[in-house]
Amino acid sequence: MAEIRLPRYLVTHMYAADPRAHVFEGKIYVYPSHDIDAGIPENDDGDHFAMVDYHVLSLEDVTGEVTDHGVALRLEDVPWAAKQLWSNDVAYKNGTYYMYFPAKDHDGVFRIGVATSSSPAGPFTPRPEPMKRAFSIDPAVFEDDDGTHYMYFGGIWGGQLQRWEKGTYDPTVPPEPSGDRPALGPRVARLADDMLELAEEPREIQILDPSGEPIKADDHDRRFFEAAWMHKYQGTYYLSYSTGDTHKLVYATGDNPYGPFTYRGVILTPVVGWTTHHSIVEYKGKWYLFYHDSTLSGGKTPLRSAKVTELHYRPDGSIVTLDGMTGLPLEE
Ligand code: FUB
Repeated sequence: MAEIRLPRYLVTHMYAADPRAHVFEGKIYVYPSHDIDAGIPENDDGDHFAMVDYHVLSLEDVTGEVTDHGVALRLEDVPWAAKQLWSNDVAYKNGTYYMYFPAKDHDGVFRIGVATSSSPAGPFTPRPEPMKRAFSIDPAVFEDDDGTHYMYFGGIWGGQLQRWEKGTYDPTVPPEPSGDRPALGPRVARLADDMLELAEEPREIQILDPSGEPIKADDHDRRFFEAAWMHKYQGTYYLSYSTGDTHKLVYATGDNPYGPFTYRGVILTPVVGWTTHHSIVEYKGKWYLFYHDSTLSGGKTPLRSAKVTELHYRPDGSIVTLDGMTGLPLEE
């Protein structure tokens, strides 16, 4: 068999996007969206991302064999959900694995639900109702060193975050603000002890430019769009996210899980395909970026494939930018 080098695709027998990776039970588990061709025309609401189930992947080595554990959760088994199983994430506490996933409810509103399993590979059993204080898309759960779990979430445009600005859902709000006002930030909240609800009202995260001013709504090269992810490196909190219509993965750093975070730079330049989405994880002493592109489908936006490549830090903690086309550093 040919030697596998990074970057590499994780699987090619199905389309797997939005890869959220964690180390559980000594292996890397990856929780992707399962992309399908639903035949729905593309629009800014993302209706063409019409996924109906999740698979779980695992690997013992980043260049080794990838196991597809099969279907872990089906849309039809979630009573409150009507369509669009978008990016999920999984956390572990006290013998149980908790999958957090968004879907549109029967009124077309994105909610976030929880499903549980005794195994990181699933299958996961969904709770009958969505979480009470969570909304929008792209949940990502971060466990801090003291065992506290925080959920980051939100995405603008089709992810509907802008519709929650006043605390309740308002479908008349435009896809995002514009001009010199601060851009919308992702939300963060501590998870309750039982991991099934948020323990507090979600807070909007402030992302500042290096001069201390909030990143502005018109700054599409740096403003938050979707796909928030939190990791900690050498005691610093790294918030990374997609810039959406400028197609970059970027990051900002702070000294606590709530922020504010200061913009630091680009992690990954645009990939083939409209969306970009990722996770960052340390495994066996190295750091990896899990991400996706649409190369294998010939550039079709809703048919993406998950990949992994190595991530490098400079001595000052900044991240070396990777080229979205090659998955390799842009500098030596
Ligand atoms: O997979 C559907 C959506 O596309 C995700 O929730 C977004 O982050 C984008 O990757």
